[in-house]
Amino acid sequence: MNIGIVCYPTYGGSGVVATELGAALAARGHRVHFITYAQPMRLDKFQDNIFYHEVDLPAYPLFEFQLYALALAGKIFDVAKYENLDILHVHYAIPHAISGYLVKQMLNGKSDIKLITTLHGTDVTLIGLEPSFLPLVKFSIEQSDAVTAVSRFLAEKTKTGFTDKKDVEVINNFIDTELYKREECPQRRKQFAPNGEKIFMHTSNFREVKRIPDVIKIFAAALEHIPAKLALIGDGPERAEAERLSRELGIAEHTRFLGKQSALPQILSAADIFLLPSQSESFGLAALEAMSCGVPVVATNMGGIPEVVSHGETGYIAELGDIKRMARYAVDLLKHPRRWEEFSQNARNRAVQLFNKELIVPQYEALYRKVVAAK
Ligand code: GMT
Repeated sequence: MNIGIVCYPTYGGSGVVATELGAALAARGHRVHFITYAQPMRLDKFQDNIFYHEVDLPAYPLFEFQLYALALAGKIFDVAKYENLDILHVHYAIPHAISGYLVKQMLNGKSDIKLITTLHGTDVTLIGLEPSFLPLVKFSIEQSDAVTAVSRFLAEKTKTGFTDKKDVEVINNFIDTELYKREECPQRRKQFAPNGEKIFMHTSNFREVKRIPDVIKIFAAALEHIPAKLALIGDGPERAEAERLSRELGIAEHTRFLGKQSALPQILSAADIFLLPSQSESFGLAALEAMSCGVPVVATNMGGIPEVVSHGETGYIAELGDIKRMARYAVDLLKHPRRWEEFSQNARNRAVQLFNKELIVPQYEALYRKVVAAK
């Protein structure tokens, strides 16, 4: 099939999932066209069957704000027409699903392109609820040929918050468990923890919903009971404040901000505990990446996290903001090496058995076939 994929190419879970999906589809023989405003972060190697079309954003004095949704539609229109797209798969509803709808209208009669919208998170739980966006998101969901959500939680939220007129199929996020697997490297561990301390990690785009101050506070509380180091990977608006907080709490020498990194499997392989105390998380791809590397996760019970992290098996989940409990869970696990081993193995098994790329990508292919076959 000829498949167009639209996503945010920046540091974020929806772009990662979309890019990995495109690469996996290309490896299975489909022609995949990425249509994005910058090169998707994970699209960093040559691969046959993959094409990249950059959206031009013309500047003009009259346009105080860039017309991304329209520029995107223009580019999709071109690609759809000349590359004969069978499927346009947009990731994140705003504004991608609207741009996709517009193109379908423009192509009316000239192409039978099918629009698939994958909802990822805040397009449904936060920004999509803004009064100016809600009717547009509802409309674009109803007008899509198929809609998927990355967790049962998100599918439910879509039905209650937007529309129950449309089937929302749950297709979970996935991971390449062959790439994301633990490879012990004593040298790397030593770089993070020179005296054999335990290693806590967190990766995210450092937005408010990630509760970065809670990451720091949980670590500070754990540090009172166990020698440890914290590595934070990623960047975003909350980073400076988190750095300040770690200095204020007197733990800066135990805390390392690594910024954006692409060698995640290697870095995560050095971790003993992964912290994800988010306030909102439709799925928690970062937790899955850690689990696939055998890292038990301590997280909040928000959104789709409990569908990924199994409490008392692959990690622990607690109420939002319950810093003491999350610190206690982490310390307890780290002080019981046999239990830690068991959780680490369980985490890896859960990633392989439920969220493996080989299992999930065929679900998207089956959906594509179904919508293409439908009149
Ligand atoms: O919805 C967002 O805030 C953006 C999106 C992203 O691009 O990072 O994150 C969401 O999608 C990820 C991939 O499906 C999920 O793993 C994240 O849980 C989800 N973030 C939120 O729901 C806050």
